[in-house]
Amino acid sequence: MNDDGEFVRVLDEDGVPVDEDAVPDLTDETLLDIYRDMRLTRHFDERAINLQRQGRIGTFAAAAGQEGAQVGSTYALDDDDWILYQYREHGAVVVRDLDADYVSYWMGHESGNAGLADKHVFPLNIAIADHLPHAVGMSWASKLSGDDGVTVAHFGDGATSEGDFHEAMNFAGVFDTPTVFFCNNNGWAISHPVERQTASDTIAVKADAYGMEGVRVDGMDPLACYKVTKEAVDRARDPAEGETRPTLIEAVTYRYGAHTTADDPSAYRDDEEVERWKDRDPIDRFEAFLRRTGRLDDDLDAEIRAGIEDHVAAVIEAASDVETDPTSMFDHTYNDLPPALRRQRAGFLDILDRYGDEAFLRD
Ligand SMILES: Cc1ncc(C[n+]2csc(CCOP(=O)(O)OP(=O)(O)O)c2C)c(N)n1
Ligand SMILES: [Mg+2]
Repeated sequence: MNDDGEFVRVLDEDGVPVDEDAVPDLTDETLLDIYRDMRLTRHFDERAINLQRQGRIGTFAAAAGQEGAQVGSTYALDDDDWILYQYREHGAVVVRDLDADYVSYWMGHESGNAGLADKHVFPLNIAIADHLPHAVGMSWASKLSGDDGVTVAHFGDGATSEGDFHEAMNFAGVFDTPTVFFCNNNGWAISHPVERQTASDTIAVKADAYGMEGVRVDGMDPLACYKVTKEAVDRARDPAEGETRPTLIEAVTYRYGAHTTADDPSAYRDDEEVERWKDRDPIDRFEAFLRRTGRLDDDLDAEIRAGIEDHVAAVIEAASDVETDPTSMFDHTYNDLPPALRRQRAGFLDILDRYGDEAFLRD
């Protein structure tokens, strides 16, 4: 199901427009920013995996392969629009700026999540589809307050099997909330293929059941993802009619790497499949488009890449200096800790008291 079927496309696999009229009207500067943000997302991925291998961050979920969907779609938003995302969708965060706070979260500092609010991004979501009712709530609040805001929620194909997805879609359809449901269908939910996830022909078709528009797009084509998201955002904002409408977008994409740094994909999929998808790489394709249209050359590309490396190195270094009180892990779930957690906290304090920083050293 993931490879075939119709979808919206602007650039073919060689970066040539399938229809010149369909190319979105974006400035050269914006097109180069999209390129830079996709490359930055990929480079951050590579650095983060290395940091995980060095024991400097915990488990990491790489976005490689999905940059076109995440970055392209986010360029269709206003800066004030809200984004909710799953652990693999940091391309959307990169568009709003990759900073040390964000990296520090991956290093285990809860405080790193807080800075996202300033960029109108909700905290990173790990509980699959839990954030979708929140996205609808946020967009309903925008509608009620008349602030013209749109909320975009990124999630995976696996999330569409959760009750939260269906409840959120239903509520959005009935209440006409300005919500864009952006499904990054990468064909797999850990080791579970999308064919076993749903019996629907596509994920986009599920929109019919909730009375909203459903769109299937080539998720390896950043301009197509921009285009369909812009149309969805316009439908959601629609100040002229005073009517807001939600949309479900299915971006057909692929994750090149493991589910997380704790996974070994060779146990459930063939390398050939990965190679096939790499031929459609969103960054290579977009780079070819930029070069062919005279917007990018070797010098500019080298400058962009050097800037990315410097930026990512600087935020990683700054994040490495962040310090957190380790007992804060007990602070954020309960107002009054239940007895079992109170006992754990006391035991933890005792260990810290006796061993200090050495309590965290590995053998
Ligand atoms: C509510 C819930 N159930 C199960 C899990 C375990 N889990 C972590 S990732 C994952 C697969 C999600 O797949 P998908 O939504 O397709 O996202 P992808 O990892 O492919 O980006 C599952 C089941 C979880 N995090 N939350
Ligand atoms: Mg998936």
